[in-house]
Amino acid sequence: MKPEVAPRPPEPGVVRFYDFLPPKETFLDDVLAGLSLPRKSIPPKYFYDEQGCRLFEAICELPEYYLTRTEMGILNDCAAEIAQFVGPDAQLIEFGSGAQAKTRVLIEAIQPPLYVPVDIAGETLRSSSEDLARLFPWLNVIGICADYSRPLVLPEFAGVPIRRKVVFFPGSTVGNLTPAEAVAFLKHARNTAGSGGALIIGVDLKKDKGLFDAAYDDAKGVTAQFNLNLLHRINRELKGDFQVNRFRHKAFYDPTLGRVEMHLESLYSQFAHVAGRRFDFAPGETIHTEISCKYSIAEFQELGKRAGFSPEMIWTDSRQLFGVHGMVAT
Ligand code: AVJ
Repeated sequence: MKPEVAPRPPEPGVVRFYDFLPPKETFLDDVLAGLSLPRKSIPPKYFYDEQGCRLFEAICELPEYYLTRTEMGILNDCAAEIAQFVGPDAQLIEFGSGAQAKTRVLIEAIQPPLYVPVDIAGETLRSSSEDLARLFPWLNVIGICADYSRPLVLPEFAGVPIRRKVVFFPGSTVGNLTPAEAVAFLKHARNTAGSGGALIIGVDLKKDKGLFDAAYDDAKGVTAQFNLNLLHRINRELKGDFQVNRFRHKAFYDPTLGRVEMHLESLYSQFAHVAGRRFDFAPGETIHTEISCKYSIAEFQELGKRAGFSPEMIWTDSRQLFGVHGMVAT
């Protein structure tokens, strides 16, 4: 996707938007294709409708879900070092901007003249960008509503002096990809950053199974709601008739694969329709909805190298739960 003009940024503090959102048919196609597989699956990016974004924010507040809190602590504690790594006059590009607590810390530390959040969730992107523009009146904010998992050529913005581009990809969202997909994604991030550009990426570290199982199957059942919301969303947007209470949330860490898996498990023999097509479920059969891969520091640095990055910095917490990598595009 290539916008035809190189637009000037808006006045500082004013938010401008570009919408490259894939049409609704893409959601339908992906759901129909995924439910037709011998092992049914639906890509996790479809969790994030408005309700899904709200539920994910609630997950981030849960005592069991240590990821957000820990990464936030690392960014706070290491803000000065991160700013030094980035240097002045950076264009900050964020993939999956969501809620912006982490972004605030980073913007305050590195003071970039231009901030370009890219997110598939349009409403959330709009409101969080407006909040940021209000909070930092000197900041140019240009929101890009797009699916950043597909190669996307960002517009160049004339009029703002930029020394380097920095891609920020927090939250261990890269874990949603298999290691091979992660390398392809990192190559795409590398192209977005350009030679000499940088990547700051948050990655959940390998650890005891117990912590993972709790983090992805919390006592209050918020993660269960988040997972099941996908069926509600299909019902709402794709003329589905899933009986959502006849499915249950299932999540576990597989130490061999080094990843958490989330599934929606059919409790009974049943069927459901999506856009007029019928899908059958055996009792115990699942729809695989998410993987969340976990990496040691060295493992993730290796992926970075394969994608054309030189791993230079690693910031972590005292319990070694989570890592934030600083890499430079070679
Ligand atoms: C946003 C993809 C990083 O995998 O931990 C949270 C999503 N899924 N609880 C993760 C999620 C279940 C989250 N990511």
